Amino acid sequence: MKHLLRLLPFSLIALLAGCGVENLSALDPRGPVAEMQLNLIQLSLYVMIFVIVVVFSIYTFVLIKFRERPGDTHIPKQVHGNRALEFIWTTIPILLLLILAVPNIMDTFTLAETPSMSATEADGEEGEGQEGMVEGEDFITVQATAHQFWWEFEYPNLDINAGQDLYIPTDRRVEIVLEASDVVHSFWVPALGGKMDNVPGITNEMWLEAPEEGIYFGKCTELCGASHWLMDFKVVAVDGDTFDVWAANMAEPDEAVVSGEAAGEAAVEGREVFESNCISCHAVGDEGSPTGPNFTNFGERQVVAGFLEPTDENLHDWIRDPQSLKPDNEMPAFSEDQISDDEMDALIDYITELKVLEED
Ligand code: HEC
Ligand SMILES: [Cu+2]
Repeated sequence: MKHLLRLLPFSLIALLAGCGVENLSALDPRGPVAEMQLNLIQLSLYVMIFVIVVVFSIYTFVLIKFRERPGDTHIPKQVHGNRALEFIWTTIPILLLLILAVPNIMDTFTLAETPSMSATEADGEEGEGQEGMVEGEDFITVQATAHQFWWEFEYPNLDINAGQDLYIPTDRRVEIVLEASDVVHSFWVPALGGKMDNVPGITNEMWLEAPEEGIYFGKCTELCGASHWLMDFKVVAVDGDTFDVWAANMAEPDEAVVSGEAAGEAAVEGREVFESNCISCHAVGDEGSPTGPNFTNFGERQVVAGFLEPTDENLHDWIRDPQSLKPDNEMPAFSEDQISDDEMDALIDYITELKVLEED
């Protein structure tokens, strides 16, 4: 008993670990997919609790009723086989498995049916009453490519490449095409649904919906290297109109913002530093390379590199020595010989002003 009591705080910690951080818990679903998945888990849990209660009740009853009493030496009646009992304990598990199987299979098919599949089916003759989904109107497609240790979100039909933050509209379904560039990763947004693996060479597909605006935490849930635990991302769900503005500006950002002119002299200088040091890996608009996260909306990042508050100080530390903050990541360090402290300030001025949404 003493040992059990000692375990109590630990189980409380485990229980409370899910609280506090909003929009991170699978136990607090914020969309239909997560809800469906939670319902299945709850159903399984109830069935299992029922089995445990019944088995342990019978077990305890038998243990007490048929225990050896002092002085009683007679050997009980020896039996083997009992048709009625065997029938009962075969039938009940079959029924319980059916109760689990039917909703599980139904939901598996519902979740496997991506919006673009519904769209093609409805086009064909055998629409089976499927509501035809129209790309752009009813759903959008995002290709989520996992890299060690960051996320690239491309919107193939909107001509957008975005890094780290996944912007989605609340009024449309989101089809997510999962790929990986190096090792196996896994895509999970606990409050919205998932998870599904990103496997190099294989394309997996899933869909999500976030009817409420908000920022949802995303995680890589497949051990993918030294900094796997820092491979977080954010899902930013905005209303449909805001999303359309975001998408248009991501595809064609304001020239004055890209050049730094909109933010002043320092930013223009910063743009030069960016062009000579960073553009070989980071793109702004259609200039630059997709080797690292896209920076078109860098100033609106929820977090930097998946886990750092986007403060000037953190950015400075990151650019000077990314390895000490996130071991084994693919970003090189920039010493004072390469970028002076003044140039660094200008550079940070520039990238933190890269925004595509109007400020409220
Ligand atoms: C050789 C390619 C390369 C170069 C050059 C490079 N980076 Fe990176 N950078 C990366 C990669 C890859 C990541 C993703 C690291 C991670 O999170 O695992 C990254 C991540 C970042 C991040 C965090 C990204 C985010 O979206 O949250 C910042 C900030 C950053 N780089 C700034 C810079 C700046 C400023 C320069 C130029 C001085 C630069 N990088 C040059 C490859 C590069
Ligand atoms: Cu990963």
